[in-house]
This record gives sequence, structure tokens and C-alpha cells, in this order.
Amino acid sequence: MKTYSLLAIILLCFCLHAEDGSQLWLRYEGNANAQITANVKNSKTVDIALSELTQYWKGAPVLLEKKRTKTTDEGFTIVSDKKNNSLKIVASTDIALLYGAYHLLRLQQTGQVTENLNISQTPKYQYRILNHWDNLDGSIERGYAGRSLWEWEKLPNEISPRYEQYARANASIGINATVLNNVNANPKILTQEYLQKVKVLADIFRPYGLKVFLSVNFASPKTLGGLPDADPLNPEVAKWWKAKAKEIYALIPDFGGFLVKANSEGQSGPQDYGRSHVDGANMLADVLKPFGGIVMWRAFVYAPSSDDRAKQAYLEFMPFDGKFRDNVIIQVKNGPIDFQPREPVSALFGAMQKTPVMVEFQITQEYLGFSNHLVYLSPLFEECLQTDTYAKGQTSTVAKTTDGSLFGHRISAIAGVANTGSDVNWCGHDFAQANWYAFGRLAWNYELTSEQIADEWIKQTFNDKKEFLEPVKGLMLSSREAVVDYMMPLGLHHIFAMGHHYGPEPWCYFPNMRQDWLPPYYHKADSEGVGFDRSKTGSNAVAQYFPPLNEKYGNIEQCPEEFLLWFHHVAWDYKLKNGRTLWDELCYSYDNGVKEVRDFQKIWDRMENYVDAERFELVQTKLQIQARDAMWWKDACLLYFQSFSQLPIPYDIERPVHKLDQLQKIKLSISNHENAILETINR
Ligand code: BDP
Repeated sequence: MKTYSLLAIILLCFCLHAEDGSQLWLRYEGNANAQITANVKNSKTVDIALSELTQYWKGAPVLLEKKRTKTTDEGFTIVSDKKNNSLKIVASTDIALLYGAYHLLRLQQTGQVTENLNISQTPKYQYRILNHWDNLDGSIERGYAGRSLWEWEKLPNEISPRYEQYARANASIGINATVLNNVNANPKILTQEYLQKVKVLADIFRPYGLKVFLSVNFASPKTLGGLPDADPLNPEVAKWWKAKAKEIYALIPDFGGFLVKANSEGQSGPQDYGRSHVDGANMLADVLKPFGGIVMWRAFVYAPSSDDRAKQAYLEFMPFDGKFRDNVIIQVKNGPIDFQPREPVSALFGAMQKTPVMVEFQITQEYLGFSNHLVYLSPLFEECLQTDTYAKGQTSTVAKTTDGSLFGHRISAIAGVANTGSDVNWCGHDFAQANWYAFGRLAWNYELTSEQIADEWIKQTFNDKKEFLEPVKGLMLSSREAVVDYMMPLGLHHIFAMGHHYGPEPWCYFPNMRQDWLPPYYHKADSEGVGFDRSKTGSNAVAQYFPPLNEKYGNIEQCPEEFLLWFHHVAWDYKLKNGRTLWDELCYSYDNGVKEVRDFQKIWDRMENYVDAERFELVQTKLQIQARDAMWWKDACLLYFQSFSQLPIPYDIERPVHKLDQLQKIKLSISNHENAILETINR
């Protein structure tokens, strides 16, 4: 009897534990008994492929075959051998065989295995990379899922099982590179002590095809090496970097290279010495070249003196096009400002043609409600990648301008700022896992649609019951538009609370502060109207785009309404295409955002019988927060903008439940550079 109840408790614990979100989308069931063989020399990578398939593949016998194929090093083919009633995964490298194995398991999990498989895949980008903004003290800048995964204090001796789980999750979706530390880099990462720790991680990640990169602080030769400066043209400085590279590659022979944030938001850089981005990037590129490393140099630069922050990356980098070494790639945020719920694409995509350019997305939800809001980001990623820049005829999508195909570049890459942390479910919100997943899948193949990706993610992470799949997919697919509606519709942007960026603060203003860090700089509301005039009559940022985009964006009549206030200062009574005035449309958009989240709650509550209790409740609780936040956003923005428009909120809209002066008193205590903890909001 005693044994029985103990067993029951253990089983119960196991079940509960099994549904805490820690397994991500990798919920394969064991007890497989297919015959798995390999005609390939053993390696750790091949062993992983064999072990995954042996444990979890429940179909026909599988043969892993390594031979030269037409696909790239990472491409694979899966073919059915009907005669022998078996399957073959064919690839020219071990890692590609592993990618093939994970793909086969994905087909199984999503019910797509047919008798006649004939699939050939090859990734669109060469480097599919996560950027961790993790600090060496264990905090994560803009991290909302606990502490850093990297337990620096315990490394290199104590190894968390999460390191391998992390590598496996990435390999399962084709992510093949990781930058371990924050772009606001602590020079200490390059000390011998830390490099030893990095080496341990690199060794664990290697069999999963995950290459390690580091963010470096440009001042390191000075702060760490004791040199008088970090001037890229000082031979002593280059010598220091060379020795450092040698030291790194001795420990990590396949080290990927450096990510650099230079002369941006207070970080040091070549301009400190009167040198240019080219001088800085090329010096580091030369250092890494003999080892096969690359430099990812960020274009996220802006100075308070400019009339328009949105123009600056372009103005600063375009003159350097073609001047960088061939192992430099320019890392550009998807939009011209900063990971807003919606931005037009950065004008650098398509414009820089002689230098490889890569997109940087933010998977962590700095500007999208942290890990409290359910926002499926694939539509945002997809929208950017599929935007036509018109750089070269009709099909110059951002994807094509960055994957190397359009301008014939040798290297290509795509980065996502990671949303992972020490939380048991990795990402804070169970649905935030979908954003990590979607980033990987799109980096592998940007032709997949957000719907396909949501479909496969739900089937793997939850279940494939139609009654669950369809409504939850619908919810996910409309969630990005909902957040745009309740935060900043019609092209509004950066009206967030200062510093932590959680919640609205469109009124936030300090005369002596950098104006480009304050919301009024972006919305420019006055008694006439609202919005930033970036047309010819304003900052003329539109001129940075190719025709016909420049004309379309620059002309208020033609400008897509989702970007209206991004590009124009629009009168409150301006008539939109649906006949409503701008003011009314703003009101209806905010209201619509709130309604959508209320609908998400209704949808989710109906799902109770299809989900384990733990995940059900966590998502339910977070949706409650999201619904309250959406109302907070709506009331704050409408009441504040109403003080300029002086117009009534249309009477068929739910009345505000807050008063503006109450909302203006809210101060959240969320520290900026430490792990962000949302404290109980007293409102
Ligand atoms: C902004 C973040 C800041 C980052 C910066 C960057 O607020 O924490 O350091 O971007 O990308 O979005 O460098």
C-alpha cells in the first residue's frame, strides 16, 4: 500500500514536471523501435542523430548516409526507398545528417510523414545566430525569463545540464551560432579566466553544430591590456588583438568571431580616436581572417544632435559601402529605430550592396510587454523579410538582400536577440518559446509562412487536436496586430515608459535630457495633429528608400496607413480610407487592441481541457495581465492625446477606466541593466 502511494506520488510529480514547459517543442515520445543505421564514421554529432532517431523515430528503418551532395554543407535530403521499405537521410556533413534527423522527427510530430518522402533542404542563411544580451554577473539586459543560462561563477568546473539542452533545442531548428554575452560587452570576457569558461560551453555546443561568438568591448586593449589607447590604427592595439585571437583559437579552434557595438549608446569605438567604423571593423577583421573568423559590426548608431534618429544608421554607414573587408558583415536592426511593435524596414537593406548586411531581430520582448504579453513574433519577422526594398527590380525583398543571393555576397547571416533564461520554461511565457522557434525556422527557410510555423509549433508543443489547434493558431496569428493596436497603432512609435520600456509614457518629458530618448520626440503631438514628418517637408527620411517606396511613404495619400504617423504629421480631422477621422481611428484602434486581448482570454479559457493545468494557468494569468495592460495603454494614450485633439472619444467605445493623472503617477521599479523584474503594479 505504502509502495503504491509512493509510486503514485512519483508518477504524479513526473507528470507535473513533464508539463512545466521545460521540454519546449521537443516532446518526443519514447518506446520507438525502428532500425536506425549509419554508413558514416562515428562522431559525436552522428551519435546524437542515431540516438535521437533510435529513441523517438517510429517509422520505417532509417539509414544515415554521408556522401557529397548538391546541397550545401548543412543541407540534407530525406528520401523513401520504397523497394526496401526504408528511408535514407543523405548529407555531406555530420551536422547536416543531424538536421535531417530532427526534420524527420518534426515531420513525425506534426503528422506529415508520408510513404513517399522526397525532401531536399538547405538553409537560406549561413549564420543563423542568437545574440544573448547576458552579462557576466548573471543578469540579462532586456531579459524577462530569469537569470542567464550561463553560470559563469560555476564554470568551467560545474556544468549545468541546460547547456546541452540549449544546444539540442537550437540544433532541432537549425540555429548554428550563438553570441554568449551582451553587446554592451564587459572586457572581462576576453580574460584567460573567462575564455576557459567559454571553451567549456563551445565544447558542449560543438556536436550540435553551434558555433560560439563573443561580443567584444572595443576598448579592451586599453582596459584589459593596459595599452594607452584602443586606436585601431595603433599597431600595438592590432598586435594585442592578434595575440588575443591566437589565444581564443588555441582554446576554441572553430570560434566564430566578434560582434561589436561601437560608438553607440556610450560604448567606445574607433571614433573615440578620430577613426571610422571601417578602420575599427577592418582591423578586427584582419585579426580574425587567418582563423576563418568574421566580424559582425552593428549599425545601431545614433547621436542626439541629429534631426531624425531614423536616418542615422544609413547616413553613417552608406558612405562606407564596399570599404569593409570580406569577413565583415554589417548587423542592422530590422527597423530604423529600435525593435518597435511595428516599423518600416531599415533603409540600409538593399541600399548597401557591396557589403554584406544582416538583419537583427529582437526575440526578447523589450518593447512588446516583456514575457507577460502573448505576442507571436513570426508575422513581424516575416513582414520585414518579405518587404520589397526595390533595390534591384521587383523582387529585392529584405530576405534576398541579406541572404547573399541578390548581391552575390560570400557570407550571410541573420541574428535574433534571445529570450531565454533560467526560468523552467526557458522564456518566461510558454508562448514566447514560439518566437525562439519561429526565428530558427525562418532563418533556415524564410519562405515558410507564420501560419505554417505556428501550426508545427503548436502540434509539437501542445497537441494537434483540431479544437485546440485552430483557435490557438488564430490567436497567435492575430496577436502581433493586437499589440500594435493597443500600444501604438497607425505608425506611432517609441511612446514607452523611459528606461525599462514596459507600459506607456507618451507624456514623459525632461527638457535637459536627450530628446531622442523621450516619447514627444517621436509622436510630436500638438493641437493640429500627431506624428513625425519624415516626408520632404520634414526630415526627408523617405528619401533613403528606393522608388517607388520613397514616393509611397512620402505621400500622405499613398502612405500605408500602418505607417501613417511614422512618416507624417497628420491632422486630427484627416480622413482615412475608411472615412473615419484620424482621431476616431486612433480611438477605435486602441479599443480594438483591448477587445482582441479580451477575446484571447475567451479563446484560452475554452482550451482548459486540452492543456495540462500548469501551462494552462500560467498562460491564463499572463493573459489577465495583458488585458489589464492593454486597457492601461489605451486609456493612457487616448487620454493623453485627447489633451491635444480636444475631441471626444467616440461614444460607442468602452469608456476609460483610469484617469490620466493617476496613470501619470505610475512608476514601475524595473531596473534597466539588471534582470528585469516586474514588481506589483499599484494601479
Ligand atoms: C536597445 C536596448 C538597449 C540595448 C540597445 C542595443 O534598449 O538595452 O543595449 O538596444 O541594441 O533596444 O544595443
